Amino acid sequence: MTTTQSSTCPYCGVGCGVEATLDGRQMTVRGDGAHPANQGRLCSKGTALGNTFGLEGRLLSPRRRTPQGFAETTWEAALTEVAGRFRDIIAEHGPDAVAFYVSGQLLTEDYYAVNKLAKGYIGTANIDTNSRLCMSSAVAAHKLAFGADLVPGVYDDLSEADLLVFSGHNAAWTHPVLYRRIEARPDQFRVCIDPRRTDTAKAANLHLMIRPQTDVRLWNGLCAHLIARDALDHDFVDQHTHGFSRLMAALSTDDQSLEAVAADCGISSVDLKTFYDAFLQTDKVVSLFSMGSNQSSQGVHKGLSLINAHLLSGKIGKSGAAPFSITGQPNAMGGREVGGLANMLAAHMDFDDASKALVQRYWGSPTLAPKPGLKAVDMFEAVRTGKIKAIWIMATNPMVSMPDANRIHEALSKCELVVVSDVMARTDTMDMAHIQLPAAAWGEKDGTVTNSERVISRQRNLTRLPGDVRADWAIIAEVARRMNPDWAQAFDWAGPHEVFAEHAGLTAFENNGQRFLDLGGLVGMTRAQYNALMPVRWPFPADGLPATRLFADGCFNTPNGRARLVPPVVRGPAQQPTPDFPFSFNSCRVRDHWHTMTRTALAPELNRHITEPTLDIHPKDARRLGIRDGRLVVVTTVQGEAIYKARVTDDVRVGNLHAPMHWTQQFAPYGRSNGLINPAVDPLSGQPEFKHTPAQVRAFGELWHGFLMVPRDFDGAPPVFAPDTVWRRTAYAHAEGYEIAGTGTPDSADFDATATLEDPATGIRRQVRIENGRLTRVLFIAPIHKNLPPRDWLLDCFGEAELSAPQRAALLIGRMPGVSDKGRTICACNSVGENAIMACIDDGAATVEAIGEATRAGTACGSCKGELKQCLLRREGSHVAPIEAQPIII
Ligand SMILES: Nc1nc2c(c(=O)[nH]1)N[C@H]1C(S)=C(S)[C@@H](COP(=O)(O)OP(=O)(O)OC[C@H]3O[C@@H](n4cnc5c(=O)[nH]c(N)nc54)[C@H](O)[C@@H]3O)O[C@H]1N2
Ligand SMILES: Nc1nc2c(c(=O)[nH]1)N[C@H]1C(S)=C(S)[C@@H](COP(=O)(O)OP(=O)(O)OC[C@H]3O[C@@H](n4cnc5c(=O)[nH]c(N)nc54)[C@H](O)[C@@H]3O)O[C@H]1N2
Ligand code: SF4
Ligand SMILES: [Mo]
Repeated sequence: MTTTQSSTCPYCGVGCGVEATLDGRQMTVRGDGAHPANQGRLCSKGTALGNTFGLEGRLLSPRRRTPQGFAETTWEAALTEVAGRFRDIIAEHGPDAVAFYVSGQLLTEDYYAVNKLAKGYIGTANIDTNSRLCMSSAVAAHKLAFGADLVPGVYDDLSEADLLVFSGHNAAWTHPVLYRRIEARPDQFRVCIDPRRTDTAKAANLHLMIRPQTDVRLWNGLCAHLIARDALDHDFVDQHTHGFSRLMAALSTDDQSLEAVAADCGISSVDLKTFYDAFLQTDKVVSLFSMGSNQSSQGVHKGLSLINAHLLSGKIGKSGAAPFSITGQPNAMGGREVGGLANMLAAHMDFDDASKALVQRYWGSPTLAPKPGLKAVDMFEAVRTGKIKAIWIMATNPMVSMPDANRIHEALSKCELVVVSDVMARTDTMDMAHIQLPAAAWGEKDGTVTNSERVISRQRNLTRLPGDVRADWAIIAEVARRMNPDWAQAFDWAGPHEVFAEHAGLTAFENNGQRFLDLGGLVGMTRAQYNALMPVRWPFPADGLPATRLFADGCFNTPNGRARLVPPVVRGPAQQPTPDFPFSFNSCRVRDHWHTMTRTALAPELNRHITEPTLDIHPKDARRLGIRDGRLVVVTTVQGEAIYKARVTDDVRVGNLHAPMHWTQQFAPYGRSNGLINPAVDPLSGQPEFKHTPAQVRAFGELWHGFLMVPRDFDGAPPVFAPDTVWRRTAYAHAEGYEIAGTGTPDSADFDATATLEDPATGIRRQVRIENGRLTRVLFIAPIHKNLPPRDWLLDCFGEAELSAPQRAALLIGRMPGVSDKGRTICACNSVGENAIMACIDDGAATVEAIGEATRAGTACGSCKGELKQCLLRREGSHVAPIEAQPIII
């Protein structure tokens, strides 16, 4: 039987609508042409959703830790144990001895349920979320400037704007479908502010490759220029803002000349002037800010400095003009609306007495958390020191994603009770649990999410829940009911529509226009209405229509209705580089992986774009340190150590290092970035400084390298390597590939070989095993100065039900004459490798379109078009602007 359902993509905060069709467990996904966020488009991750929907790796029943490993248990036993142990710990140590660490990947209904349980029933605000790592600086900046966490922009503004600024935002890779919108505007001027030359930077008209953490200086400089050159919107500043003279006084304490600002930011004053002039001369400006802005010990002030430029020039509340914080996760926004951050109470209300009384009245709850709770970094520190004795982690993988991740390991190792709800059986955090709860995954769960432009959309289920999995909100409700029978009624929802109705009701409760977050128009939906809900933007008051634009009337959510001009302070990063740790280590996202890879790593087409953790280092630094492209390097910080493959490139500045955040214990135990990252946070928001940690780097000095391949459907024990073997694992269509390297004796990765080719003199070893005509093992090892064969042909051999004689004969050579390697996958949707693209350029293709016609690359989601352009440039030999053209200041 096939089922088709419209739903919302579970990855990024663009919140694309999808049409998913399910036939058994086979899913196909296409973009929903009727959804306002994407109008039918999807990126590579959305397109691959069908391939991550299988049950591979899923947790399908509750399990508890035993001395022999994890053992299945019943829901009744698991829920009773969680409820009982939480209750006992609270009885003995008080409510603040327990904590919840949740996620912007929960649905609004899940989030509402857990927030209500913690703050209204247990009476602790120790509930924080991975949005702390993501959006909390923007939240704090919005609250300071606008009076509430309100995002002024909508997606249509992106194509309306004549100047688009990307501030610490690699939209081409992280919000690809939004990025596609601007293709319709080739005349638009685009500026990218990023210390890294990203795909977004390469496609921009102007790239300000700033020294890390100098954004406040840059935006403050712009504000000073707006004032000095009398480019203010005087009416707007007079009528709708507050604090102008204080801001002006604060700005005047720094030298705001172009030369001084440019020197501090490490860019040319000509480029800086180009940006300032463009901003001054253009009415329709949208400034997008994301993790390069938020993930900083001055993230709130970075946001404020950008917002100030828009307020001073009145570029806000109008079509094509907005400071626009883009959310990362599918429901980062919904979580903020519910109040899932430890320093917010609920529904955009804080911990003031009036709000507390209001919320308690609405919930009719026995108690209310009296004060804000611990923010993520402090929360895990309290777990480590034993103040918090039980933690329930839902839909997030803090063992990988928190800063100073080795401390998180220490914290969870010591904790009395670690409960983890996840969809996957093995994640680095799941491995630390005492109790594992199987949650319903995308396509199974049912509820709402809010995207970056405040549009609420439905995620709908297409199938019954597999195995014993349950929806997150339902698990929370079950535990609440068991913790105290008197709470049963408060958690007695018949379905997600009732949870949503209650949440919407709270936003409207005694609101009277005081809180812009008002979903009154959505209160009281029946199950059928909820099921049929079309995407809708808030505010949506009971007596009004859904919103189009915020602040169009110049009215903000502050007591006097004026926006606040808060003076941002220019500061350095929390930790300055030292002689021992002279580099600045930055960590970001790649195009085709989602965070800790629990789902995207299942899709072969997403694995082939960037297959392993790499470290970007500038050629000057590499030369000085004897680091060679493609070889392993060790990065060290005060916190820890990680090993990456070097990518020597002038896409980073001298003195800067960059690595992806994604790889985990499961996929590359040596290449985990977060063990390196310092836990310094922004003092206002508590958001960690993921983008800057002082670091040192050196060549690893591997003496041998190799690879091992096992079948993808292999169900025996995973290969075990010697402890000093550096390995990483990648899933391909038919095989799992392990790249290995080391400094000592080459790893034997023992198995019974069918054929072996060994040359002790050269150190080359090649082994294969064939069972019943099928290839079941391949191992190649060589000294580091000897090349290994390309992997594609061998990997494909695992898909052969019966190897042919020529294939068998070629196995130990590692390549088949006439079969060429695909190279890195550039186009994930149509599986087009780099080698085919370069060949077609050599055959005369001179444009992205021509490459598309010849190879189909770039013709589906379009996320790879930037890279296709770079392939063209590479062949022309006309590499983008040489880095020496920019003065480098470390
Ligand atoms: N493919 C993919 N897309 C995703 C995600 C994913 O995991 N994979 N995750 C989603 C989530 S949750 C989020 S939060 C978003 C994040 O989306 P982005 O914010 O675009 O993501 P990042 O790549 O982490 O960081 C953006 C840029 O900030 C730059 N940066 C570093 N330091 C500074 C600085 O001091 N100043 C400035 N101006 N820039 C700096 C980095 O070099 C980087 O290029 O992506 C979402 N989309
Ligand atoms: N170095 C570095 N670290 C970073 C960042 C960075 O830029 N650099 N960025 C930070 C940011 S912005 C973010 S948002 C975080 C993200 O970090 P995490 O939230 O830790 O990353 P995910 O891999 O998205 O984790 C989601 C988990 O939830 C599970 N899951 C998926 N769906 C469901 C569901 O419906 N229910 C339940 N219960 N579980 C589910 C997944 O299997 C996965 O284990 O990382 C942060 N860490
Ligand atoms: S841009 Fe891609 S990842 Fe983000 S919501 Fe759309 S399809 Fe999903
Ligand atoms: Mo995020």
